[in-house]
Amino acid sequence: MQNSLTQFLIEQQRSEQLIEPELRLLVELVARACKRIGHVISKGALGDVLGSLESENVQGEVQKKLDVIANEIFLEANEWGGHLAALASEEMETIHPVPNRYPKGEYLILFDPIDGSSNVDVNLSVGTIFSVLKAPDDISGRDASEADFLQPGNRQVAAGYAIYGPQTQLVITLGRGVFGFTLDREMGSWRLTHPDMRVPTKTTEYAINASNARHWDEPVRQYIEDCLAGTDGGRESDFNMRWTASMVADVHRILTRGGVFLYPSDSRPSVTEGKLRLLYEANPMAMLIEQAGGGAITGDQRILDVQPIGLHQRVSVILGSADEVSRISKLYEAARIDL
Ligand code: P6P
Repeated sequence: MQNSLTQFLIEQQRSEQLIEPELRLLVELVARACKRIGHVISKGALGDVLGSLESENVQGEVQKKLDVIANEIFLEANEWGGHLAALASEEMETIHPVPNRYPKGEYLILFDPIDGSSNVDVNLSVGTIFSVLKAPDDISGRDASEADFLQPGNRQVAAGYAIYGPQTQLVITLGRGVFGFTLDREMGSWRLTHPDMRVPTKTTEYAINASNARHWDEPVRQYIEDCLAGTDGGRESDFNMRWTASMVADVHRILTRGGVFLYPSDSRPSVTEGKLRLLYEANPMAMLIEQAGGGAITGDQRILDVQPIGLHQRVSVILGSADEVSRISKLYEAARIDL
């Protein structure tokens, strides 16, 4: 039988000295929260968890019932452990310091409780994304602040997602490779089913919302035009397209069989910086993709090198198979030279 998540983490702690006991606890509690979130999602209309609320989140997006439910589950499952100083979420405007009734620790966690939540109402895959940072050394003597979270993605100590699809899977990195676990619903345990996930360097599959084509910058327009032309143009093969409107599902497909995902900034006023959020969507996914041998850029730079200036800032995202990300990077470079 495949190793359990607990066995995997203990081995990582013992053999690799890779993770502190507190980080092992953190991942275990995140995994437990994701199991609970997946269970609530699976009830659908039977559990009165579908549909929207009257409220909007800090992004100005209508909140789904599940966004709020999953956010509460994640907070409750993680805040008591004594390993965290504070949490931050797509669904909360400001950071959530660990309540004084609990001990505080040296880690910070950022999360998107339900990524792609509009898919839940139509029974398509969604996920939970998380990113883990170390708090500054002086955190024990003070309350955490938003500034403590504004660290570039290259400072993440762990990242991952749960995907709630035909299977419920948990994909994590602790800084040395990417590992996928499948939830054994009968035993209630996560089993290591995808050790050492790698993104194939080459691909013939791209993921982009093509309805935005008229807004794209020239490098993206050129890249997609070449993919559409396939062997009738300069490409060595024809391409296929996928778009699931759930970043977790698209990234999981890319981690499993390769591909390139693009949600670039474009000329729409609301997307000039990009649509996806840097700290709890782009950074964790970029860490996973790079750890699996792929590339992750904004167009102008490596996503993990972006210095954050705000908790909910957005960023342009292009990630996946290294050869395609490199090709797109060169198109952006050529556009800069032509400026
Ligand atoms: P669009 C979901 O709302 C999300 O944040 C990502 O999961 C997904 O990749 C993207 O937005 C979909 O955006 O504009 O195609 O609906």
